[in-house]
Amino acid sequence: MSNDYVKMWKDLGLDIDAHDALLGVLGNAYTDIYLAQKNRPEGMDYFNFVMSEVHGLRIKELIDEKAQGRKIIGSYCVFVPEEIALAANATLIGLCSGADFAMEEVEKYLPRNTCALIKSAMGFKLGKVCPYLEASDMVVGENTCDGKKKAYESLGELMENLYVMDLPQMKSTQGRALLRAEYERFKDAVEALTGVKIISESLKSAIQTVNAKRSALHRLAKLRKADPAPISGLDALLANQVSFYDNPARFTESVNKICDELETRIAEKKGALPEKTPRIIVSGCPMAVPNWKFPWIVETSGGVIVGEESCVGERGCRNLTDDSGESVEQMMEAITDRYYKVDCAIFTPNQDRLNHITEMVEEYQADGVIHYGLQFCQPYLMESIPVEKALEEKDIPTLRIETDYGMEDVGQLKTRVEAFIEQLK
Ligand code: BJ8
Repeated sequence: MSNDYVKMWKDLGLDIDAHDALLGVLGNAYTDIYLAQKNRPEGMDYFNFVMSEVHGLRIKELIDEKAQGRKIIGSYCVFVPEEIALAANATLIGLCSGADFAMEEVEKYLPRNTCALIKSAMGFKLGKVCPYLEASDMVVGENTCDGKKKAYESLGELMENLYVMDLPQMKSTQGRALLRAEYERFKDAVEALTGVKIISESLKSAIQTVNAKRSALHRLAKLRKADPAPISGLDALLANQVSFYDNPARFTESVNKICDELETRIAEKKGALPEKTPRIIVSGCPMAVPNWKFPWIVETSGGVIVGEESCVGERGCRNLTDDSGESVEQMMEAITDRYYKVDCAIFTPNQDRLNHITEMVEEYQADGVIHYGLQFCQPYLMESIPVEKALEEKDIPTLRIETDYGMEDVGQLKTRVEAFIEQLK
């Protein structure tokens, strides 16, 4: 580890010992889960490199950007439009929240029965271990589930730069109007932060950059329809996770390169896992870095994940933004239309999500669906029941699981997943 990095982390105010411990756990998990896989596409070397430098080179790039006057905006939700940040010459970074940290401290702020994702966000702040969070000039929280909404009140006490975005709960005329107004308010806040006025040229170019990134992810997703699947669910998840903090243009190029390789693999019938391996769609709560526990369980229990109905997956990236508008106003409308389609479980009713899951089963020729719910996540756990019913009506085998970031339940989960996969054969 270079001394320059240590200095950089110190300058950001990280707790170096705690941060070393986190990097140690992350490195071991990556070796045991990712590098242990067989038949990986060669293009995954790029992501191995990105992960080995996740708190190093990428942070240095952000610090260099800051030195040149660019602002960094951190976000916890896919409702925060990257297009607006880019158009104002800022960089948007997804804040991951995929590991338990400083739990004793966290429970001084949040009740024990809070979902792991929210506790993790709080733990990364309290434990001073996340360089992305500390490098952010603005952190955007959003009013989605009650847990996040209330947790941002506590998080706001720990940082001065928290910006809270309100979001609708219903897909109605009023709901869309709220989203549109909130995006306008966000645009004003970003312009005030950066001192850069968003103009039609910059907004169009930002939309095109983000569309290109999402199109590359669509291309990757489509290639997973093949049997044998040319890439594991773990590797595809990693690409989705990295999309939240990598440089968008470089990310797009790297994913497209992997896709070229996957096309050759498909032509040669070369798979990450053997042909006729039971194919699973995982649906539910987002999996942020380094939350790889569940896909690892599935893919070491005889299954292959061929799609994620998740914000770190298709729910988050499936729609593009219409870039044909000429004025800022027209493009802000297009951005609102695009994000308004995200079918997060915080919406009521949320029939679109049920439809999307069944469509994904057909599209990816999946044999079954596993609904992944984080313990204490009311929106997704509640919605897992109608999801199961909708799938049962179509005779699609479904398993509902509820877990957290701990490893205590791995044995029990593995037994259930193995039995489910056995039934799919
Ligand atoms: S658009 S899914 S990224 S809110 S797991 S914190 S819901 S209690 S993460 Fe999400 Fe935006 Fe929706 Fe997507 Fe609450 Fe559930 Fe925890 Fe969750």
